[in-house]
Amino acid sequence: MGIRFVIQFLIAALAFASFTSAACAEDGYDLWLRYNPIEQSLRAKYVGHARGIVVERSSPTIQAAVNELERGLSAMLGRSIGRTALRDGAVVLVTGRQIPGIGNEGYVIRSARLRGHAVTLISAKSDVGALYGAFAFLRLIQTRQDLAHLDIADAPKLPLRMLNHWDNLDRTVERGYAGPSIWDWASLPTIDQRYVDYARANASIGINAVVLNNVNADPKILTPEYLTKVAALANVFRPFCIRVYLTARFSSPIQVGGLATADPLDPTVKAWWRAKADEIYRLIPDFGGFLIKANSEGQPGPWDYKRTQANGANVIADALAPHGGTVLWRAFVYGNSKEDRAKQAYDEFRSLDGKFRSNVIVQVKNGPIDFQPREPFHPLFGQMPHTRIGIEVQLTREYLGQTDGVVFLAPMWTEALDSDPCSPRCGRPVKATIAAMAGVSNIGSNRGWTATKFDQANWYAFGRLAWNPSLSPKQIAGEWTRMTWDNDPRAVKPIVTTMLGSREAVVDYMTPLGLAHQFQDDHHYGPAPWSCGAKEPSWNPCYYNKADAGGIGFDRTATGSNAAGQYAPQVARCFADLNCVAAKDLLWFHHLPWTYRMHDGQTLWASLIERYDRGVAQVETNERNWAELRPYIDSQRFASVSSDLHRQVLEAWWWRDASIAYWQSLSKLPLPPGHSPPAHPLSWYQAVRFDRVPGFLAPRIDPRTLCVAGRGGSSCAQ
Ligand code: GCV
Repeated sequence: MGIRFVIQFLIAALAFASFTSAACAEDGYDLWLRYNPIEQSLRAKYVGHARGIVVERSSPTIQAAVNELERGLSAMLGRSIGRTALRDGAVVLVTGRQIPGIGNEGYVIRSARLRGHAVTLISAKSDVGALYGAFAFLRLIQTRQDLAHLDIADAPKLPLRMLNHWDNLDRTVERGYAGPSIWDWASLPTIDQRYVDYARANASIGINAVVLNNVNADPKILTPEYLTKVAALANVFRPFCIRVYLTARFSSPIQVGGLATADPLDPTVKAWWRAKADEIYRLIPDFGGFLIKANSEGQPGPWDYKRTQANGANVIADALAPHGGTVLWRAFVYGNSKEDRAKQAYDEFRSLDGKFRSNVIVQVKNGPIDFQPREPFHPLFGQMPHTRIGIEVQLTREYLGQTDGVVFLAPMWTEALDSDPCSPRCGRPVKATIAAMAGVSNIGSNRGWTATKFDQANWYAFGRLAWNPSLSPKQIAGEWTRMTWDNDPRAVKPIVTTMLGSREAVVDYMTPLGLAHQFQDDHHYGPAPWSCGAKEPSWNPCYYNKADAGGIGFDRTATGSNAAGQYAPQVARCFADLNCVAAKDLLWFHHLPWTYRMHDGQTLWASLIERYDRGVAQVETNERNWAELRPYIDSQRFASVSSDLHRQVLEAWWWRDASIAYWQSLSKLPLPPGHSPPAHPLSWYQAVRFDRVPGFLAPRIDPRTLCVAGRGGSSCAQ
């Protein structure tokens, strides 16, 4: 028995062992890379196209591709698949090929004949192209595609596809709901297998950059002690062609460097950033660069020295330029003027178009406020033609229920990517104007990585959309479902249907018709449309709803803040015109009487109530549909999703009832027939408080508050 045979036997045994343990108890750790065994009836068909792996040459990245093919094919085919000499049915990886149309990172997968053998050829220009091709080939099998006549060419549409972790050095995660940070700074530079699996998962969907730490940055990250730890992570990610980026606090020259100033035009500050960049590149030769939040929510920035945002970005960009590094400079600034918050980023950045260095990307959130369940697209898109722009979306569900139920975010991101800013002309959607897509990570050290099992889908969808922003949410949901749950159409169809309707359901039961930011306190969990006490006006729900006895909504037309006027004329005209603006954006742009007649003849009041109830009904349907899926899902994950969905139903009722109770206290209108009154009086919802969030199951309610036993499931004060 040769050593090769023994190794192959061990791989097969390991694959089998991981399958059997997964079948008993799946905890979600394997994500969409489960590689569960193919049904016996189909197996022979696939084995014929995966008899072994042939590579021309090796490198750490090619080795990562081979490892993944061995792991995935062996597990799915139930036999050991390893390297082989050229033969029929081989999977052949070739690199260094000049293939038109696929750039540096793309690949081609073709059924071909090679020296007389029928093989599947995965060819690419670069090693990373071959790695992406290997994952794509595995995905074909995972989703049960026919491998007989393959002719696929694919390449990323955006060069920079990056996760942004909001992870602090003490392992807390800002807006993180998936346990402590996965970066264990205390034990680094010791490497945990989890870091490798994280890199595999990212590479499998084309993510090629990660920012390790929070945009509210701790300057310590730039000290030698931490940089050594960062370098250890970079070493793990390098074979997967994932570049490490860091956030840097703008005042680091003072806090880390001991300088008296962080003024970006000061020569000592320039020299400090240059020296710091040189130091980092000595440790991490492929370091990606810095992501910076400046002059926002208390962070220091160039305005502290009366310099522009461009001055601030450029001093750091100049330090990185000799090494090929990039600055991601966030456009998320507000609170420095009394203007409508939705206008402030545009007001600050638009006039700086063309003033940023070529290695700066201005990172713009998908909407003008802050990752609300629905916002119109950000007015900066398309309007800074001489600046590289990146879009930032949020995977972690800060404003969308945090840890409850199912909320698939691809439809929300696609809405922004497909929007047409009509600047400089119509017909060029946001996705055609951007150089990067960044996603605020939802990953933590939970065994299943994310807060809920379905939040894994948002990680997956983010990578797939950053690779190709034209992919449809339906295709992405279908792929993910087949890889993560089951290929049986009786499971795939209802799961995909649930996913595709899930974001709209949240919009309906939280903030329908263009409402936004109706959340409790700073934790952004639960409804508080009445709330008006925060010191920063734009942290208050009342700032956004402007509701009173006369009506509801924010007038952003020329009679109000004129935020609509920041968009290109065709877009602005439509947003400002009640005959053109879509119902979904109505109250974002208009303040209207409760009795306003919608296009369908209903009053605004009736339309609002109908949407709240539609959202609740949708999540109730989702819960029922999931219950039918028991035969297709392992018990552990089935139970976990059941409980998440149940909590979402309770939360949807809470949102619906609290919101309606408040609006009704202002409008004084009766509920339209067929819609039930809130379970509790308004005072009950106003008395709900939390010591910890998310914490629906343990709200604190003032015992003196009136209580009516409720259908929403929440009990009164204990
Ligand atoms: C990292 C919102 C969040 C903050 C976050 C900020 C940002 O305001 O609530 O937690 O800070 O966005 O994007 O910088």
